[in-house]
Parts: sequence; structure tokens; C-alpha cells
Amino acid sequence: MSETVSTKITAHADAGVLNANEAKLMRSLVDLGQSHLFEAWPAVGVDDDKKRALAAQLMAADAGYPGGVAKYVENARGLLAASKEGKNPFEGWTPSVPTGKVVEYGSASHVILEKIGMEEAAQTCFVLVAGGLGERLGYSGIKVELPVERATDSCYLELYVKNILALQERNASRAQSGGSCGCFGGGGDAAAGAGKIPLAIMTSDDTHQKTLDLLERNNYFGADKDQITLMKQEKVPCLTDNEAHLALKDDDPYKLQLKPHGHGDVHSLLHTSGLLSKWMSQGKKWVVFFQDTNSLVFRVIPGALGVSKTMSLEFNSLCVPRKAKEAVGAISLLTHKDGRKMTINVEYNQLDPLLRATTNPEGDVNDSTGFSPFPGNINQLIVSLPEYAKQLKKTGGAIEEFVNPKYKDSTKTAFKSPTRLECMMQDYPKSLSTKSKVGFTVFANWIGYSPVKNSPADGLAKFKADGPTHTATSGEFEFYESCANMLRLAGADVPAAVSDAEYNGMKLPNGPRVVLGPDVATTFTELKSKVGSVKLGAKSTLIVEGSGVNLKNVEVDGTLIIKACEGAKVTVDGLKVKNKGWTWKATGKGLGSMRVREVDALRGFIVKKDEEKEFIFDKPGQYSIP
Ligand code: UGB
Repeated sequence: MSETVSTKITAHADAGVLNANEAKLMRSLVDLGQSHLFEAWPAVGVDDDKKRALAAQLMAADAGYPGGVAKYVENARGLLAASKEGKNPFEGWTPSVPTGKVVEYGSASHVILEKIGMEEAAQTCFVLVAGGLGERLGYSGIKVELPVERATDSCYLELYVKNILALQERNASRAQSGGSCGCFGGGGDAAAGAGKIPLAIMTSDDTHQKTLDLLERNNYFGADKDQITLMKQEKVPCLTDNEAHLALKDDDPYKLQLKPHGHGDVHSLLHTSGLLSKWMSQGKKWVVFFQDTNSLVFRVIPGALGVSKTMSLEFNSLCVPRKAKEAVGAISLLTHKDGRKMTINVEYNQLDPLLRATTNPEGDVNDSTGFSPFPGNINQLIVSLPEYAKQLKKTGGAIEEFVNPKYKDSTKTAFKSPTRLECMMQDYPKSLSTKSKVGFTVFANWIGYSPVKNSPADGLAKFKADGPTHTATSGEFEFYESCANMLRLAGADVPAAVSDAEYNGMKLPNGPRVVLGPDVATTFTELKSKVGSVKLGAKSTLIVEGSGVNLKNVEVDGTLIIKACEGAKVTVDGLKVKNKGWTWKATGKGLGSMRVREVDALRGFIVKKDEEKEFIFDKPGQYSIP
């Protein structure tokens, strides 16, 4: 150990600036070649508070990483050396297109899978990864507070919580009517969790407080407070060079530079927070992971749970058909030279070089179907809890990491800016044995995947390149269209979407604006039982909320809103609505000097609400319209 630095640490410990644990950690860091962190420290008495703050940062980084900072530095050195040598992380592996379960929404087999999945829902726990700041979107707030659509202004988190509550309510009704699996019972923790479907949310320093505030402000969107657990991921230290020297901030030598470690942290957090053990003791069986902005996620969960159950899958990735070069990972069957095989996500930036180096000199391209032959991973993952909890006891939730330094030149000796290790939650199966049952389930894009990730400018570039835009604009129209298509499949007469209007420079398909609230139906069968003769005009808006609404016979040319509380049974039979309705008006056109709010600018429109017919039922009872 460097003598002077060691003496400095001892002097600060003796003077009470550092406690024994902090001094111990610092000495171990000096042994690891990190003495530069403390070398410039002035004598005791100068900047002591700042030194304490650095010590606290190091302690947090140490506690937040499985194996501590020493392990982080060791891993980083190995990965940086491999990166410098240009080692291919897939060395020895050849990709091919895997076989998985393809499910057509609304088909007879889907209906069966949903029935099985709904039996499993009560034993399911949900995990939302929401630690990302969404820099690509360029929104100043957290992504889960963005409205999914402007007709109701429901935000993503509200939609997710209400979907979970809808599943919970269906299971409670089934339990009451004696049709349940009986999984609510049991003593101790089992009784404490009785009937509730838990949600854990992974936050980060960037999103934690705002997520908590959003929940508090909205009374947890109707969930019980103890049903939602926030777990904060810590950032990891940045590295300045191939020796993995930890980076200090340029403008503050007492502060580490930190960056997010990626969504893979969710596994170790579930383990260390004790949540997995708690869920096990409550008799839960499945954990469903999902991301911050996909308004359609819950539409496909019952069917996918049915696939997990019937195929006894330990790990089930939900997928959609993928366009070549789309920023969506590709599920691939990798076969090693030595014969090993694994079905795993190959991240979108790695697929093209891997294909070029192995099976296809053209890389990541579409086939004759107009899609990549590899299914797209939408990072909605369903794991079987007992096997998962057992595996995490072994691994602590550590996930294979990667590093992506941007080098200054071809000598690969210096970085343009400090880098860090990262990990991804979908890499969990890499830690499993080849005997583990890993599979995937493919649904169509319209029912399963509609992320909001890109700024209007980036979206426009993707639109011009003929790819999915993944913008707030597409997110809103895809949500309406998904609901509209569900109605069509249930027998309703709903005109097709057309690309007749331009928003933020993009002409995207948009049809009748249909919002079916989470409580309307949790399965296709349930929806079908509530939709009779329904006819919508091309520019109409229909908003339905409440599990008791039955649309027997209704025609809408304009805007119709029906909201029914829990216990209100509303039969709509023979209703004809004709009014001026609502229009989605492009911003920048005819809005004069009106200031465009950030959420509107992201979409490129505002909703002009001229006229609507609204029915609100806020007391339980039997009602008829008209
Ligand atoms: N997230 C965290 O919670 N913590 C972090 O440190 C980082 C992110 P992005 P990405 O389905 O569309 C993923 O940035 O990483 C959360 C898959 O890797 O939106 O580019 C964050 O809040 C890819 O295979 O996505 O790509 C968000 O909820 C593909 O499936 C989530 O992690 C793609 O998503 C994802 O973060 C997709």
C-alpha cells in the first residue's frame, strides 16, 4: 500500500473524520491501485465534510454491488482487457432463429391460455423497472408519469397499477364464487399478502423521489400502500482507463463520477430486499418483469402466463415481430462450437456484427416477410418464482456484465469519457444450467408492444427510414388502435386507422380514439361477453371505464364517455350518440400564440374537446342507457 496515502487514511481515522469501516474500505481500495482517490487530500481539518461525503459514496457503492467495489474493479479489469483485445463476447457461438410459442390474440388457443393464465394471476408478482431517465425521449419528468393518451390523461403508472388491481379483483370474485385455486389462504405472511397482487418498482436516484411523489399524490392509484414496494438501484462508479481507476468528478475531487448500471440490477435488489423470500412465503409462483412505457403490456400477460404454466417455463420472454435494426433485442438460439445451446437475447447493437461474423454477411436485415427472422424481445419477462428464488440464493442476483468504452484512438489505451460496467435483466438465463426450461412467447405488435422512447426529432428520422418511431405520438395512437382492434375482434364495427394527419412531421395510422380502461376486461373472453352491436364513426372517441359496463347496442358519431364505479352494472342498449366530438389538432397549426406544453410538444397535438356525451355512475346499482 502507498505509505503516504495509508498514513493519511490512518490520520483521518484517528481524528474521527472516518469511521473504522470507511477507513478499512479505503485501505482496500489503495491496495487495489486506487490511491489516486485520496492522494491529493489535504491535512485533517481541511475539507473534512467533503472527505466524509466521498467516504459515504464509496461505502454506498461497496454495499450496492454484489461483492463490493473490489469485485467491481476486478470485473471491470477483465472486461476492459477483453474489450481492448477486441474479443467477441459471442466467441464460439453461432446464432439461429429459435422456435417459440406464437399466440394469435383472440384465437381459440389464446382463449384457453388466458383462462389458465388468469388462474395463475393471483400467485403472480409484478416488477416494474423504472430507474432509467429516458434520455432518448428528452422529457424532463419521469417516464411513468407521462400520459399514455390525452383522451383520459391516465399516466403509465396509473395504467399499470389499475391493471394489477383489475387482475386482483377478478381473482377475488372467483375466490368468492368458489372457483379459485385457493391460493389466498395460509398463515403468517401468506395471510398478510392474502389476495393482494404485489408490485415492486425499481427506481434510481434519478427517478425515486418523483415516483414516490406520484404515488403519494394519487393515493397509490387505489392500491394498498403496502402492496407497492420501491427498491432504489445505486449507480456504479465510472472508470477512467483500462486499469479501472475510479473516476472523480472534474469539478469536485471529493466526488465519484457515477452512472446507471442497467436494468439487470433488478435481480440482486429483489434478492437483497428480501422481497423474493416474502413472496415465496406468501405462496406466490410467478414474477413478471416489465418496462416503464409499454401501454399494452397487460393485454398479453394472462395469455403469456398460460404459456409459462402449460410449458412449465422457468423463464419466458415476451416477444413481437421485429423490424431489422429496430432498437429491440433479438431472441436467438445460440449454439456453441462445443455443442452447448442457449436461447437468449442478443442486444440490438450486437446482433448485426454477430450475424456478419457468422451466418449472414448482410447482418441484421429483414427477410421476405418484411421483418427480421429473429423475434424481438420486449423485455416483459415471466419467471417461475421457486426456481428463481433458489437460483438467486446461489448467485445473489449477479448478472453477466458488459462494458462499452468509447476509445480515443485505435490504440484503445484512453477513453473519450469515463465508462462503467452495465448489465441487463434479460441476461438472467445466462446464469442457468442448460437443463432449465427457457422459452419465449410471440404476440403481434398491435396487442403487445408500444414503447415511448424517442424524441420527436429522433422519431421523425426513424419515420423517414420507414421504421417504428416509438414516440409519444405513436404510443398514443397505438393505444387507441389496440383498443379499437380488440373491439373489432369482439364483433364491433370500427373503421380502420388511416394515416391522414401529420403530427411532428409524422403521418402515423390513427383511427377512432378508443380507450378501454383496465377494469373493462382482463381477457378477450371477458371483453367479448361485454360487446354486442357497437358501431363507431371514423373520427369518433369512445372512453369506457368500469367492469360492469355492457355495450349491447350503441352507435357513436362524436364522443361518448361511460364511467362506472365498482358495483355499478350498466347496460347500454339502443344508444345513438351524435355530437361535434373531439379533434386531435396538430400543434403549430392554428394555435396562434398559445404556449405548447411539454407533453403536447412531445406528441405534436392537443385535444380540442368540442362536445361529448358523458355518463358517470359513481354509486353501485343497476343502470340502463338510454
Ligand atoms: N432501466 C432501469 O430501471 N435502470 C437502468 O439503469 C436502466 C434502465 P430502455 P433499452 O423492449 O424496447 C431494452 O433504455 O435498455 C429501465 C432491452 O434491453 O428503455 O435500450 C428503464 O427505466 C432491449 O432488449 O431500453 O432496451 C426502462 O423501463 C429491448 O427489449 C427499462 O429499464 C428494449 O428494451 C429499459 O430501458 C425494448
